[in-house]
Amino acid sequence: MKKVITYGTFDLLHNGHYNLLQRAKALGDYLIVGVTTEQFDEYRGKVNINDSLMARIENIRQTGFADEIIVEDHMGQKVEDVQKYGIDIFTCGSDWVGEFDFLKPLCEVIYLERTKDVSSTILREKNRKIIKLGIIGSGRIAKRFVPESKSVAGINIEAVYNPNFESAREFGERFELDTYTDDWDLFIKKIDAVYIASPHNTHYEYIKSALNAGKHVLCEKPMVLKKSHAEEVFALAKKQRLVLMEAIKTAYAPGFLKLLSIAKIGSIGKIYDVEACFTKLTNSNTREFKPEENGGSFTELASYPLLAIIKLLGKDYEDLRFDSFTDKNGIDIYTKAHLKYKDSIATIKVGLGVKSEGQLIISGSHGYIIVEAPWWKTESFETRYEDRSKNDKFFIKFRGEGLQYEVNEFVSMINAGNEKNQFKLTAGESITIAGVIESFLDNRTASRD
Ligand code: C2G
Repeated sequence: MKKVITYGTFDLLHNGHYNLLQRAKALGDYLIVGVTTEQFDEYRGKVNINDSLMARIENIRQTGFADEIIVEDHMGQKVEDVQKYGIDIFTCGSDWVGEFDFLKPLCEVIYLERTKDVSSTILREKNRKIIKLGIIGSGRIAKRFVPESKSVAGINIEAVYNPNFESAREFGERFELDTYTDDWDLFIKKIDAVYIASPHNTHYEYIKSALNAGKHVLCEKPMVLKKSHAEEVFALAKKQRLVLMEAIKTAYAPGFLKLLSIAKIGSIGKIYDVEACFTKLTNSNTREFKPEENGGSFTELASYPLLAIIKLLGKDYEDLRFDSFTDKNGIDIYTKAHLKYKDSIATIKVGLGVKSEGQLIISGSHGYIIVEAPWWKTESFETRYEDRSKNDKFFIKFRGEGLQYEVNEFVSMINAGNEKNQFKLTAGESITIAGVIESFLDNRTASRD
């Protein structure tokens, strides 16, 4: 019996897939089809898959060509499968010519001509209109955002707004945007959604203006500096039936999501303590050191540690305390914050003028999890125990600057209408973060007086 194997995502199963499976089956007597998991596709840089794994498997089954369907979930699996199943022929479309020649010592490799003018990407684009995005602000983070957002399908940056025209022009020309302007009305008319990357103080007004104009909003952290402002803007987004998301990139990254799952299944027992540190030595003539712009370590960096703490211990802390070192203008160059919960505690260390190890440690009754620096770009972590033989290591790729994860989530939230549950960073969690930042600023003002 001649055994053939082929692999693919098979999203929105179409003629190209059907033709390929038909010819693959005709190459032998028994056809095995490997269908990729979402995680494996994400790992190999394929995002925005429409159909679930189960739906894709069912579609393959219904073609009647597959004698066996397996799941492909890791690199190197093809070599394992060819040996395990005693495969005679490996086949796939001609878009992969040469890529799988490494299988030649194990079996025959045949690249079948790809069917022209049909692909899952074309179908996905047809089903969905491209979201036109405008950027508010043209500083450092906005410059990193543009190249990253290009790897996400379904969104295109059309315009940049800055009240300082020269700054908008320089940014617009550099990134070849159709519109760069200091005219708000012109800007807002051109787009469906905004990414707010302006100084902290300006976020609140921009969010309200954009939502009132019917635009979805992705806003840099800290989204707002007051709990009541956060409550107000989320209520407005709900009323307008628009997406409002805080751009804390870690919240949407696969490594961090995996870390949360591992912590929450009780792998280290009951969680008693979370310690998260983020320091970034920064030149003192930047915005971060300006009191009038609410600069300082806490407003600048604490969103990340707060995300980890609130995700792991919840929103209902009972007590909050801050210790800071400030510069001559009253800007905190280092802050240590303590959050006390009913039966757990947490510490935040943030610094713009003090350097420390950027790690996250979650301590539990059975063991602890250590996420190595920079933990906010979560890529690897370990669960450690008294009995070292039980220790385990996890590795999940973190792509680029990680901004593509938040853009991807933003796009899929918009496309889902109101049907998708935003669990990665909820409105309530963003409101809690704003509340902690507000307490910090109140505290700082009081200690200055
Ligand atoms: N295909 C085709 N004609 C098309 C579109 C796709 O012949 N118009 C083929 C592809 O070449 C591939 C199969 O259909 O062999 C599945 O395509 P995708 O779903 O796009 O999956 P792909 O990313 O190519 O999976 O392990 C995964 C595989 O290595 C590749």
